[in-house]
Amino acid sequence: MTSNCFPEKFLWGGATAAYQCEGAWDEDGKGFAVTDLLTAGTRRNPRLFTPTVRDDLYYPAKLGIDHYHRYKEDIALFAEMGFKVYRMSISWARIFPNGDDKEPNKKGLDFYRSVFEECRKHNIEPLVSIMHHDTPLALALKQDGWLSRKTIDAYVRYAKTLFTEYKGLVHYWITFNEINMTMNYFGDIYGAGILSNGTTKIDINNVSPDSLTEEKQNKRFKALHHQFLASAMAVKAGHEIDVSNKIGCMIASDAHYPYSCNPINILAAQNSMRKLWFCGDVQVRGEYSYFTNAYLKERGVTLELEDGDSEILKSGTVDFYSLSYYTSGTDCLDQQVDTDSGNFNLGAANPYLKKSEWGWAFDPDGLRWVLNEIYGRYGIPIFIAENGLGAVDVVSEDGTVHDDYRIQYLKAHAKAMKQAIDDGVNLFGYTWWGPIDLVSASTGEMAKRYGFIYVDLDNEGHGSLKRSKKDSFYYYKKLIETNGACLFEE
Ligand code: BGP
Repeated sequence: MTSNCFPEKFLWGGATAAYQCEGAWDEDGKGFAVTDLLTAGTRRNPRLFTPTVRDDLYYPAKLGIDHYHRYKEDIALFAEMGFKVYRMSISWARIFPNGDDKEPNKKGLDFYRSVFEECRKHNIEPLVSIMHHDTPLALALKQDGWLSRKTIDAYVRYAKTLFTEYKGLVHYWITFNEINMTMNYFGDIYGAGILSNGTTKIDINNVSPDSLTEEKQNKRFKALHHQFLASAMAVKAGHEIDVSNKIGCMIASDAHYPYSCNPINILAAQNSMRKLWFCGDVQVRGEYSYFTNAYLKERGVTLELEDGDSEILKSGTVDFYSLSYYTSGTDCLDQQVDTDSGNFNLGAANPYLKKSEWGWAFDPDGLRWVLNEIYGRYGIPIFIAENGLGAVDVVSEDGTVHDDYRIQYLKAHAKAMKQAIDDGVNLFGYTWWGPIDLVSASTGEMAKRYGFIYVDLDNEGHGSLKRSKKDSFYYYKKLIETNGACLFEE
């Protein structure tokens, strides 16, 4: 008989990223990241990237949710929910302000040491993303970010510094957040720091043909190749520095279905899924997939491997596969239908699914499906590094947020995870995206809230920053306390 509980040591927790929550963007010696210079936007009003700070614009990374100064309070709240793991990222430019400085910034190293010690005090395991969207601006300005092989060296030195400095304090690492983001046009800013592509507007719902020229696509795939090399070298170094390190990839893994059983839609959906497999195959298997040439040819891309690259990729395959999952998309080539939304999905709208206020489809079954697909392909342990619901929250007269919609989202996805585990998938942890409200990556607003903890802050940076517990806070606490069993109580 299968039990209602999750596996005994299942890692429940939450995930954040430095530039979306820390603030203190130029404090204690920190340099700028490319993503620091993204302005606030909304769903309809895209964020802008400016290579220098403009006084007439608001940059949410400047303040974040002030986690830099309030991390103790925030971690105590995570501990109250019973977190076993806290996934967070280190800001590269806090450690090496220019990305490749001779010496690391001591104050940056000390800050993260204190964060990890705080986690340990509460028996929370830190899981660290070495890079989450934030290529140092100096490297972007100097060498077009990841287009240059010099950025590989800088990253590997940065990663080795972290492995050495935090040996014994951190055991779980992710080399790059959503590495497949680099394939997209907004990956110029979030993924690779390729300024020469001229991307200055993040309009995730309207991809202009001008952003998809062969020249630009070639640069993205070259940068992605460099990130694969950097990831493999970091994995190898991480294992050498501490054999007990567990190092994973992280791939945006939203499900993709054919809109109908018309074979052309089936082939289109298969092709969409290759956005995952393209990266997973390199990072898990250590080599490019059999479909690489055809896939790249469609985009007018030629991949140039240098001598020794293939060996490097083979020498640093990951220990686990981590993913973000928010929604699903469908592919439809045989008729005109509405399009869908989501940071990675621009497919046809699925008529069977409800959508969030930001147009992201609600599809827990897609999570079960994609977990099975991934596990079937790779057979290595899986970790859900991000999943969550961005919604507008209203503070009621009683001063709290009654976010039943978030609880329903959580329940449905947790049930899907349990079904996948019962299917036989080796899933060892789950971190809800944004356990505390933070700045949205795609739109740069606070109004799109994910948290179980409410932060009093608006889109323009006004508010007391006070933290308070939403109804979902208590539900997640119960879910963790019962190790999932409460899902089946009603
Ligand atoms: C992922 C990113 C996160 C996070 C999340 C939610 O793609 O890794 O950084 O922000 O999406 O997206 P958004 O903030 O745009 O709602």
